[in-house]
Amino acid sequence: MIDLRSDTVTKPTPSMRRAMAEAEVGDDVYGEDPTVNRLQERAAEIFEKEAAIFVPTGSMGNQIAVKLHTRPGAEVVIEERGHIYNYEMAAMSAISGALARPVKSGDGTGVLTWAEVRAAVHANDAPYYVAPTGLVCLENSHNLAGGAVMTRERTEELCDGAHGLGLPVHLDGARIFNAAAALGETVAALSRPADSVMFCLSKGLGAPVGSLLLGTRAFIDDARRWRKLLGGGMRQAGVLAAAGLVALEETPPRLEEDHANARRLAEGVAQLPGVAIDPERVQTNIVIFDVSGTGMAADHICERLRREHNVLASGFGPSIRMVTHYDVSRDSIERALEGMKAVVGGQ
Ligand code: TLP
Repeated sequence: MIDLRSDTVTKPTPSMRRAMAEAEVGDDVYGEDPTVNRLQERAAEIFEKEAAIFVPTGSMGNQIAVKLHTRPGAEVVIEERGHIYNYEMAAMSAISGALARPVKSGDGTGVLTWAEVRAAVHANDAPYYVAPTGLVCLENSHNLAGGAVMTRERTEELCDGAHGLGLPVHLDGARIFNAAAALGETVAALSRPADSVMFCLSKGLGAPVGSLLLGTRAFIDDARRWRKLLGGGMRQAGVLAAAGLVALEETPPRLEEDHANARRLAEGVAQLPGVAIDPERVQTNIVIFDVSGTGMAADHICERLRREHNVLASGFGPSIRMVTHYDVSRDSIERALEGMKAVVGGQ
């Protein structure tokens, strides 16, 4: 099977498995797992933030951040396709009592401008019956916007604007290493102006489990209490952190390969009748294309790809998403393209 459903499907590499087998461990609820501590310190160092906390999932990291930055009844301004709003089980309302204020990106890229965010913020002089804005959430790279990247300059503009109005900013950087590779920036530069950032070890970086939430030391101390409350206090989690440490060092230098494969995939599907995608806009490892013009439902195409061509992809409404990662080679990409050609009837 060529599994393009997500970059979450990667299996740990031999060096990750070795590190997991040999990991020194302790009880992390007591703060005594040396490997978890090392991972947190290393992440804080790479991101140039005061502190970091290891959490089981990206969703938990994001939702702890929303909880800590807001009060019940607050609004959270977020791009309308943002993961925190669309794919985290309405957790911001369930856990934080917060309401999303989704904003459409005018140019369709998924990357908001400060003017667009500003127009959605309820400032202090709004009538008393309007909910106050409590937080701005950003996402880099932007998953449902086809892995679109937000430049350092745009991140600074958005954060400066928000801070000017007294609003904190949380950055969902599940795939920030992909964004950094595409932009030729460091992850530290892309997250510096944000008050908190979450990144995943289990997406493009290829570790089996885990994410980190970063911010000031006081913020991370509070995050530790919320992680426990949400059931995320793990014990000998060093076996997982060990794979994360390997992923942090080994994977970033090879992400460009995934991006080149994604671009090749996009160029290939763009040739097919009824498929709509601008390959120029594929900047990282996510390829999303609209298949309405084929007269076939996206789910139907995915089902045929699976049954007839051993290719796994995800249907999202009228679109199909394919994600490249280290377990798919250039040859697999060519074979996936052959499958797509056969199913949608191209040459
Ligand atoms: N994304 C998953 C699915 O939930 C869609 C995927 O396959 O891409 N932020 C972003 C930007 C994400 O893409 C994801 C996962 C998360 C947060 C949540 O991470 P997990 O799955 O670890 O909770």
